[in-house]
Amino acid sequence: MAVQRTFSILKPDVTRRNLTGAVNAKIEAAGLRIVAQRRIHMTLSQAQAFYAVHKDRPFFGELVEMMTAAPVVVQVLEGENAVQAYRDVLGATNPANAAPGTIRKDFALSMGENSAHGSDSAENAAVEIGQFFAASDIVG
Ligand code: FUP
Repeated sequence: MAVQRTFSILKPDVTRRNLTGAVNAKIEAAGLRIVAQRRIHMTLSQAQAFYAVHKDRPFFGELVEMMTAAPVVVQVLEGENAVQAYRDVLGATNPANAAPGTIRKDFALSMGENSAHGSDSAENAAVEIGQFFAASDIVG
């Protein structure tokens, strides 16, 4: 598998509890390199656009509200098979089902406040990276 990039968001439950470094340590221990990173307060329109695929789901309003309630850290991660490697260290969407040692098992509070996002495909990673970073922001 070639070197690949994926997109990550450390969610408000992480920044609020001052866990950015703790989550980043797990990312780096999984062999992923943080090649771009910025702390932002996501706007309503950024959050709505980012989660547009979920716009008709019952949890959409709550999801957008949660993502805009406090700062997040947007990141580009690089490594071998990065999309799947990051999904593996993230763990299941619902932390109750996440494997031991994963980010969500160790840090997530609930299905909604589940600490981090990772792209689910290389195609979506490219789209999501483009929503938050210019090519010149990414230094591999
Ligand atoms: P994931 O790919 O693991 O981030 O999960 P999804 O894309 O399925 O969901 C995106 C976010 O919506 C999750 F991180 C949390 C939230 N969500 C809920 O709050 N309730 C649900 O039933 C499903 C997802």
